[in-house]
Amino acid sequence: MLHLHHLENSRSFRILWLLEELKIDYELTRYKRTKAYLAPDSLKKVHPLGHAPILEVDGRCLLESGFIIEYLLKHYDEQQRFKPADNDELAWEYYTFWLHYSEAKAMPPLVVRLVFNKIVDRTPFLIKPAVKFMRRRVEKSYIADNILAMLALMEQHLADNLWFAGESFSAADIQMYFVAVAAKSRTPLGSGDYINVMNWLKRCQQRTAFKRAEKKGGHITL
Ligand SMILES: N[C@@H](CCC(=O)N[C@@H](CS)C(=O)NCC(=O)O)C(=O)O
Repeated sequence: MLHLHHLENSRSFRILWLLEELKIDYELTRYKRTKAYLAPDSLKKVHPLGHAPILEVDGRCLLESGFIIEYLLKHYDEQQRFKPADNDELAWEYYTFWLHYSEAKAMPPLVVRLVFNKIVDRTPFLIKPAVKFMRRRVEKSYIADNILAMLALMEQHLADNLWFAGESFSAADIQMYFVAVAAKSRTPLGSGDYINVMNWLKRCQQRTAFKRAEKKGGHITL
């Protein structure tokens, strides 16, 4: 039996969505974030790292969204509906690149931005200006350009491809969805900006399994 430990507004939405796409039975436990926007201590009782997602498989804890996705596809997607066929070289390259890119390069600046925003929110009034100054420095030197470059890369790829692996929807779209929502929600955008990314987001949201996952796990608002 599979048991997903899902933290609200987190990467564990990826696993919830994939489980719904695969239409397999699983148990779901939902966790609320603390006031500091962290995972609650109860998640540490499941695994000492206390990060989401955690997928329990016969009492073993699987961590890392990319690994959990590969595990689920290996064991439950015999017809390779959510991963390109091995002999489709270009689609396989796209799929594997985006699956890794999402956590290796895309998420770090997004997390740094989130952490700084949360620190500013929680800083006492008197020293807030100093912390805001620090945030501006970090935003300028490391975060903003990285996020804009990432959005441009996604936009360029989606201008030529319907989905991240090319012609067909795959788990790379599931992995990248969280990245795109985070990048979009914390970046000032004009109405026509990154139109291919915006249209791809809508295509994801229209999927029945996505809607079921949102109903069970909550809407992602970052
Ligand atoms: N690279 C990991 C990241 C896991 C992770 O950091 N999860 C965040 C949620 S998006 C978390 O649990 N944060 C709560 C905390 O650190 O207390 C993955 O892809 O699964």
